[in-house]
Amino acid sequence: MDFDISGEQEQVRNLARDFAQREISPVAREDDLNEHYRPEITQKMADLGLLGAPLPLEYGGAGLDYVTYLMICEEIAKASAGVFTTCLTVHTSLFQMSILRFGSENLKQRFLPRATGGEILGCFALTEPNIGSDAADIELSARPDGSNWVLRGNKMWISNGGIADIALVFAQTDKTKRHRGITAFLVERGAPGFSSRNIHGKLGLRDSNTAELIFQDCMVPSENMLGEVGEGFKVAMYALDCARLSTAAACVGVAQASIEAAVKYARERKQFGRPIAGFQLVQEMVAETVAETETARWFVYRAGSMKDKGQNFVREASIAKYYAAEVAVRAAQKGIKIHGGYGYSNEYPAERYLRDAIGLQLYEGTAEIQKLIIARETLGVAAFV
Ligand code: COS
Repeated sequence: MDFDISGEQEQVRNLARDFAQREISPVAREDDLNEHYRPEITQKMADLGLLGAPLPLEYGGAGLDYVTYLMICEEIAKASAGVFTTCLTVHTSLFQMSILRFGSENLKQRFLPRATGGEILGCFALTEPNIGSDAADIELSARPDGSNWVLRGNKMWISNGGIADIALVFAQTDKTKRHRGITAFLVERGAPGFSSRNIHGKLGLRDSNTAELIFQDCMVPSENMLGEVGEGFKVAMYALDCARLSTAAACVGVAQASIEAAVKYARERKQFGRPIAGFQLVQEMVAETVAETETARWFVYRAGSMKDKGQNFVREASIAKYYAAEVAVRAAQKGIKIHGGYGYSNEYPAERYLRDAIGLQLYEGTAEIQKLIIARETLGVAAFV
């Protein structure tokens, strides 16, 4: 058991931290207010090697282990959970990791170097207007037509959906087989019959794009199938496992941001003739949040190191996502309490951390789904009955 962070990990973490503080933090409030996505931040991250960190060098990645990638996730999310969502959990964990694991050499060559280089952005289209947690029950259909497949149906709440160049789309190719009848396709923007509609008014993660995707008899060439016919559910589950780890790391980042903002405020704010940092009830809130955040951080690293060693990390990914998201929400709530009335206004970032943490808690499987997975893995039962 080795709890030491290597010199390279420290270097990469500092690089991500410096970048986030220099390029993301100064615009995070403004972009949250205006629901604004900045493509230039994505491109700068690509230039620094932060867009394909866990991808091999041969596909333009940085060839880093997953734990180091999780450190990057934490630092970027600390500045903006929306930028993290766009560039890391969606584009890297869900989109690129799926292609790396299930793509033919042709698909990897076609898409990965452009994705790691920031030339194209990906999205992951699983959720539908009627289907969220029960991912095996999706309705969007794909039927073969010569050397193409024809997709019909809609996807909902798709992060990056309105700005992505390529969508990883999950479709039913045989409804009678439930999860074994799902197939994954890479659909390029501009494919006939493919359009998107941006969704506005989200509570948090407002500097990230979210859209509905519409497929009206959209033709997709067979070579754009990711994996085999009927293998789509496996692709989705693998991608979600990878992304639950990165989102858990992001939750640690948001919790850390809440702590730092609260500590700064508590040292400056005076009541009853002294800084509120001197009051034990404030100290209690800080201490609880620090203890929980440190615990979450080290569990996230442990889960990541299991992935790096090629071990099964399904249970650990769900524990990490569930626990770290709860910690982020609690940390943000306490951060607001410490700020008092100022924490309730967007003059300070405390309220943004809470709105963002609630978003992180919902996507890639709600807290309830993570608990069901942990229970199933522990009890050894297959079905949720
Ligand atoms: N990793 C790899 N394989 C997995 C897996 C995982 N995490 N979870 C399930 N599988 C496999 C099972 O082993 C099973 O394989 P076989 O076909 O070989 O038997 C198959 O997938 C079906 O599993 P299961 O019967 O357990 O599927 P269920 O439909 O009961 O439920 C859950 C699976 C609930 C875990 C899945 O639907 C899920 O994760 N839902 C949440 C979806 C989500 O996160 N949505 C967020 C939006 S996307 S950002």
